[in-house]
Amino acid sequence: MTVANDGVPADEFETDLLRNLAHQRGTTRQSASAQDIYQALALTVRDRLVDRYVKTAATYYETNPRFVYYLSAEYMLGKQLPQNLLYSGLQNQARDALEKLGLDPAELEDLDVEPGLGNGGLGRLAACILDALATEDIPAVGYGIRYDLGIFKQTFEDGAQVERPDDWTFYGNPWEFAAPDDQQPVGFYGKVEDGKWTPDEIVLGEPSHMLVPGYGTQTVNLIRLWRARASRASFDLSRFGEGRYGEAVDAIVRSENISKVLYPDDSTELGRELRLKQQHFLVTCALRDIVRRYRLRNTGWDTFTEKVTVQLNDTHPVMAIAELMRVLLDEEGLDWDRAWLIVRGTFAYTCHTLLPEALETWPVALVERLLPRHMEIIYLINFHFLQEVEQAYPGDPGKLRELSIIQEEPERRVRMAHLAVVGAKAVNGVAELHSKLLRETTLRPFAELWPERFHNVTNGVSPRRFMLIANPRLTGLISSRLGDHDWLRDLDRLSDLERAVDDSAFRDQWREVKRANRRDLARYARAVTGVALDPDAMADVMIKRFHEYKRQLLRVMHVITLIHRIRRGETAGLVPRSVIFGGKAAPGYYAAKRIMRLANAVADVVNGDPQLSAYVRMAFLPNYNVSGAELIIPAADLSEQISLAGKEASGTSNMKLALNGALTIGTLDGANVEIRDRVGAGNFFLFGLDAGQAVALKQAGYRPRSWYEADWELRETIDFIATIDDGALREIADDLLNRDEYLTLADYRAYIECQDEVAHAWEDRDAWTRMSILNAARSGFFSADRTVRDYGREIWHTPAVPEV
Ligand code: Z57
Repeated sequence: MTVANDGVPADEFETDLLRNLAHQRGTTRQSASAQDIYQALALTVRDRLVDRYVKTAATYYETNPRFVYYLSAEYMLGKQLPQNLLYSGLQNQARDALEKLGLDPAELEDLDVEPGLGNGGLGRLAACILDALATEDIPAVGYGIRYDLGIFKQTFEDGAQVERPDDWTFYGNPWEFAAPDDQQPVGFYGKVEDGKWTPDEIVLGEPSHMLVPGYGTQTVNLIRLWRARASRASFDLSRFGEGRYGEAVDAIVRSENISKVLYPDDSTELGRELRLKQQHFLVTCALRDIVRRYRLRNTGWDTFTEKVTVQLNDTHPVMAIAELMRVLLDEEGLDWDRAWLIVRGTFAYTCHTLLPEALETWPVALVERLLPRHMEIIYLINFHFLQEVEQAYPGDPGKLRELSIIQEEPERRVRMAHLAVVGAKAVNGVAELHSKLLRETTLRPFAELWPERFHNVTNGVSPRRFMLIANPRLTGLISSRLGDHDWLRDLDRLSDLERAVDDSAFRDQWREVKRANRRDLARYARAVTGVALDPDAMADVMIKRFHEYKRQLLRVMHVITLIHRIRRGETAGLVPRSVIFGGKAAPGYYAAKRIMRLANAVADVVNGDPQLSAYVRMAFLPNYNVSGAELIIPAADLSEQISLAGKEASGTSNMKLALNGALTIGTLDGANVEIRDRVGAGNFFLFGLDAGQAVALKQAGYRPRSWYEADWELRETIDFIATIDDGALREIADDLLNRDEYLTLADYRAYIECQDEVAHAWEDRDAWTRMSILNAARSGFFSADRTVRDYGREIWHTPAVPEV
């Protein structure tokens, strides 16, 4: 099979494009702006996908299959134009048509805006999973929030992160279909009498949908995003009449604020009322829609759990458990036991963290005020649950306290992860190690009570997004070797590349692809940062959210160590490197922003000194997002995955980079463990404490200062940080010496030695290329297609429904 081709002749595409330009944009070829052309092009592609969607919907209607509903507060979809062109098989026709009209496809792609409706790994994983669901012909709908403002745009001023709003729909979004006639009411506040809730405030949820095509299949699924609208009655006419125009719209603004902005925090919890409102808003709208869809082909509640399975992406949508109970009890009149059986058969929960600060809890007082009936229901769920605990562990108040959905001290709070585990049929972690640590630590008492409820489903990434779209050169080379494009749907076939490792011509081509990709990256880096990277230097990349546990600081400390070595003339064994950073920090995360400033300051030092930049140049590429990933990953030679072991749930850039032939330097953390198992220990640079050793070191009373005292090169490195400016950066050094929460000093020496090995390995470029090819050849497991097949087999029990 080759890339699907709808067989549309170019002139037909051209006709459709011009027709959309006239009928949808109301303009002519002569007076059309670039934006007009872009929108008409997007609509022309979209029209073809709609035709497929209509057929998929008919098939689903016909067969009335079981659906997966994926609930997530975040989606990082990436640009839609290149993806939809490729998936619809229209890219050649589009290119020809544009050429005839004298238009540049690259310029039009620049106008396509990526919807940044997520923060980092969790949001991008949601997008990869939707892509894989459609590709695997699994009936599915993704539900999310249509934030007016996505993840902020990042720039640097004097080395410090500056955030600007991401008004991603400023010129309109050609990919979405609004459905303002399908609004759902969502209640807030108010009171409960005799188990009936009368909300004080009603906000309307207005859906719009985008198409989610599968690759190499006719299936097109949907993602449905909700925005908040004020009801028509919200405008205060009397205030308006009094000339108080601002106050007249207060209620409208308050309601519509719910979907105004994405919370820019990743893996940290910030318990704000508006955030809880967003969560309740999403789950209420999604459940109403799910029930409506169920009723298209089914009646009653007996078959609900046969037809519906709901995957909760972290705890953000976990209020759905209480909301479905409320619907079943209060609106549908079911009794408790029957309602609970349905709820327990509907939901499955994915946990994405081990960090205590990422485990959501909400003050009981807040939930009581905002969602009084839900709070009652949560109490009832907890009451029944604790009876079960009492039976399992008679007379053990410690167990009750440990397992309870309500935390008592220091203030009463609802533990959303506990509610999730109690209300779900299945719970999964996102990598082998993560799932094991969840069972042994974070969720241990639950795993002891219900071992069969716990699963592992290792994350995966979309081979289409991160190979076909991001790396056309490598995709072309692999396809020419494997004979076709099928491997993009069946990534295990990459193992056939193992044989190519011994083919020196193939190795040369592989190296050439990397070099060409590095050249593209260098051009971009130069344009946005002014830094001139050498396309022959090793591209050494660390791309991920800035977080202390990920240890970007350790990466910078290696660069500082190199600075000192070069200045001392110890250049034997050094190889030229381009140290590339990308990533955003939560705007209020001071410690992470401090590390960014350090990285930028160190970059200025190395880039500004020719003696240093002969060996190290450093580019911190601003505003890292999906498009940035598509540019950086194909160029990468070295993938930095250096979190403190036991902290990173999985990681997914690690998978994308290995798939694109980068070698990993990493700890035994998250999915690094599985990557190393698969690519082979000899093709992976391992260093550092493992999770058990890290815990033991802390328990033994970790004293970072003694590591500082014992290693002169470490001392020199930290002293450099302390003197690089006369203020904030010295705090980094102080914090390292006095606290060093993430054991940076303990792993420093091992990391430096491992980086020396990396440099040594790079010197034998041909051996490196073999390792690079083997990394790609053995990364088939990390396809999100495999991930959804695992979910399908272990948790959803969904059959594929290819179009008939
Ligand atoms: C987020 O991006 C992740 C976990 C969270 O708890 C939140 Br909140 C946001 C990330 C993990 O940190 C990664 O290790 C993981 O690969 C990713 O989720 C997808 O599972």
